[in-house]
Amino acid sequence: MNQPHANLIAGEWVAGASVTRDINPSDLSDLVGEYAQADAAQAARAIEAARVAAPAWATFNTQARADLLDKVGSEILARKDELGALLSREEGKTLPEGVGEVARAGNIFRFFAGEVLRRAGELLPSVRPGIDVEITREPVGVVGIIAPWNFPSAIPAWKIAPALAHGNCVVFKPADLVPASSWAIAEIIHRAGFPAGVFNLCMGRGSVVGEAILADPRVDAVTFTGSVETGRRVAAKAVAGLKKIQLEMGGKNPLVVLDDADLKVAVECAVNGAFFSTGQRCTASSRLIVTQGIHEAFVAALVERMKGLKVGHALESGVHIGPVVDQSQLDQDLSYIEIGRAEGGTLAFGGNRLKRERDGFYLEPALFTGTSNAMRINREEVFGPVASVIAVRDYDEALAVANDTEFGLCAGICTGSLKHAAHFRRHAQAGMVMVNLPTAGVDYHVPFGGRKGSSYGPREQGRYAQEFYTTVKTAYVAALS
Ligand code: UN1
Repeated sequence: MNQPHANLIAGEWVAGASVTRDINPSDLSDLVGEYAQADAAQAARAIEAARVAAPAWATFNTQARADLLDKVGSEILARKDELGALLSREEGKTLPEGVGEVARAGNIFRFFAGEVLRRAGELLPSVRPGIDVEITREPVGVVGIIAPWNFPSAIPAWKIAPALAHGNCVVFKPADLVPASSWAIAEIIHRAGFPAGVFNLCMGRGSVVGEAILADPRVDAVTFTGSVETGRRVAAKAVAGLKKIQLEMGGKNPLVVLDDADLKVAVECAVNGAFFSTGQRCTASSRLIVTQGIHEAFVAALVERMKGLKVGHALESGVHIGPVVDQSQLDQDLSYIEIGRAEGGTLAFGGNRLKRERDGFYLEPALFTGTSNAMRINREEVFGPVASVIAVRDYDEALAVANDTEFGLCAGICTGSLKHAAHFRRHAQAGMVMVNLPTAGVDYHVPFGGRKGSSYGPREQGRYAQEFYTTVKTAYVAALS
């Protein structure tokens, strides 16, 4: 298709006010496609379309609603290889990671097809005689979805599917860098046969479409995943309009490695958590907190393992780490590597810009040792394949260092000790805890989210998603005698 891919507004494909070019970060000469960019007027039309469709969708037959979501999920799953390749081509994660992510997106739609039928209420006796109290959940209304570039398929799915399942209409703004995967999902939703206006795709700039969603009183709720800085702006604007909000932002996730850890398991957790998906995950393990008895062996084994990691074109087989997503993210990664050096960290491995056959944003994964938790590389989110080792005396110091951060998304521990694992699970100040597992890579049917500066508002995913996507009604009913 040579035509720029259009936006979906009120059930119609609408050309943008301008277009953006989606470039393959593994090969800058490869144009993935051209995609519409809405202006403010088009964004307002998308919001209006959602508003108009909202009353009928809120009371739409549940079986039909579940069937529609199931149809979307099943098609995504059936096309996971093709859509996974598209995802890897536009975002740069490896093909197995891309296909895995698309499968996750498909499963999310199918999970929420089931959730349509599981929306239960409560019936209680009143404190007054002859009265029943009934608690039910209703849709919030129009939900604005602002998605990040690092999970072009799964994050849109885990926002769109619960929104629709719980009876809301959607205005979806994908990330500028990765419109192709979002457009593909929108096209599948469109063909599935949802009523016009229930789901609207509004590709465009944050400063135009994002702002329109945040400023418009016809939008009832906004869900956002992205940086802390943008999240704070989103929150301020959305709250000014009394919108319900849900924010998923950064992480500086610790992976604690204790003396009694299985060394192989610990190294695999570190490599996966810190460097896979090019480290571009808010769940990435960027602080490896290692007790003194295993420190030397762990660093030596990790560096050995890193030597065997192949960085290359995302679609090439055998590649472990694809390119960084774009020039500005690459600049940010390289600048943090400089900052780490200047702060006195030892670059134990990597950190070099790499040349490959095709011109792309290739970066060797980087490991710092000899760092302290006070350094900027251990306090600020890098969002790249950069991790640092912080040596500590014992478990108590490891836990204190793990919690000494403004973030609180995920915390991991590698240990053979039941006592330490149980204590860590209880005392890690994070929304998610991993024991002998990488901090990144989560299931699709259980709550996702963090504490402190990482998240704001109700959890995403699983049954808990209903807290954000529904509003509670308490009805008092008197029996007539
Ligand atoms: C995962 O680690 O499986 O933006 C998911 C992110 C997160 C998703 C991580 N919201 O990286």
